[in-house]
Amino acid sequence: MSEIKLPVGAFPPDFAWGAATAAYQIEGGWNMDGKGPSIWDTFCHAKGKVYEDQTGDVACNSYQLWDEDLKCIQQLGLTHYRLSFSWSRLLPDGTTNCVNPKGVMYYNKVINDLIANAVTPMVTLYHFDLPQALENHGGWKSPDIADFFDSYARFCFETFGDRVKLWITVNEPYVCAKFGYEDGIFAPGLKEPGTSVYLVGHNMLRAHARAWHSYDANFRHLQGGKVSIALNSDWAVPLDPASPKDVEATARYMDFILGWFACPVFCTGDYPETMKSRIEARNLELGFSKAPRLPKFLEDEPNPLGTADFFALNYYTSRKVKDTSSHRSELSFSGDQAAEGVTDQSWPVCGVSWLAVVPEGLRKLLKYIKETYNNPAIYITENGFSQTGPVQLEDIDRCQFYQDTLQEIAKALREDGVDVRGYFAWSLLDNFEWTEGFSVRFGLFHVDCYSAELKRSIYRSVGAEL
Ligand code: PNW
Repeated sequence: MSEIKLPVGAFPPDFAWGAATAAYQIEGGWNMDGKGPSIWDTFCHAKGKVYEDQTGDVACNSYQLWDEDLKCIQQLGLTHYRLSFSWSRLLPDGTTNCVNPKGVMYYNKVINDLIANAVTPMVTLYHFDLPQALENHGGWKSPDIADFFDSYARFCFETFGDRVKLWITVNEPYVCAKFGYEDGIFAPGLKEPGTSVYLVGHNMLRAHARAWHSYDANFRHLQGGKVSIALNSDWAVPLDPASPKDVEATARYMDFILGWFACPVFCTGDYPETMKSRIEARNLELGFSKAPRLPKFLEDEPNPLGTADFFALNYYTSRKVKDTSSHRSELSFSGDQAAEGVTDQSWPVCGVSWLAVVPEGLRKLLKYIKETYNNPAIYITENGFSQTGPVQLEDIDRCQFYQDTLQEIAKALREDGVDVRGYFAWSLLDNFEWTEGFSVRFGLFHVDCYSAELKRSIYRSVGAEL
């Protein structure tokens, strides 16, 4: 097998075929041309946080090698490309008091080149890299962040919105909040179990809602674009389908990952009942009586309900879920969730241990979203397959993965009637995979991040003649 074959006729002619990247993972140029530092610069420079103390200081050097990335995009014949803006490249201290013209020039060139090549850009405003200056002000834990984010978003809509029509405000609030503030494995590296995670998630929803409303009121009638928030979710099934406790735990598992953000935005304007009742019950159980852990949405600011023009889904893997409500545990997110996800022995694992390969889980998740969240138009904004160990350009197993995944999406479209509008492979390039550094490779193109040239080489799964 040499390359992915699309199921013929299965996809509508205007289906979006894209690949995705994120600024910190590919750009490098961490302090070039006036860019301010972000929390990921600080986190990686601190040592002991990332595989072999690697950093995104240079990464794929897309800041200087954008022309090479463009060639990759052209070679694949993509119709769409999803990138993220580095907030502190545009606004070095995070505020609109000071704009970095070189940053604006860089993204203008990227956007203009894409459009000149008939590639539609989708831009993420925030993909994990908060300006350090705003972190020093309290970061995502400070209520002020919604104001800062809204100003940044308006600046971007004003500056680039004549050409960018697809916007993502925040990428994966779950991952940002859980890994950054509960587990401490992502920047800013805080371990404050059971508390900050909900505050940060809440402020991300507030920030998102403000930005969507700004777009809706001031830009939509002029620019005609769409704005959403990218939510990651596993697909979950009960470990023992005959156990009512596991069945209940599975619903809870989904609510604590996806419902946490999707329910406020697509369903009720508030958190899922499962989350509210579990957290309340745990407060009583543990005698926790300080400020409410799960904040409330206030009447005097925009509510998140209805603040997404499409559903942006990042899907990687599936889990079998068992109930853990009888386990004793300290105050923590997982104690609240009381559901543990395990992988099935029969699922192959690709590269990283968390990534069990379950393409059929995507079809089921798409159907679940259709049924739970009001049949939204869905873009799959990330999905991919990683490789570890020796570089294999002949990536037969990744090819099979994409083949199987596209079959499942085709079935979701045709048999389940899910309104899927597009698919973005994670990622265009092998890149800086956060705490795993360059040891985990998700690219459609290989980039040797240890060499000075940083040459891009196509993997076989996407059509290389080796
Ligand atoms: C996503 N997990 O993050 C991100 O949006 C990308 O930046 C990242 O490179 C990609 O997935 C691959 O990891 C995730 O451990 C990181 O469950 C980790 C997890 C999920 C998503």
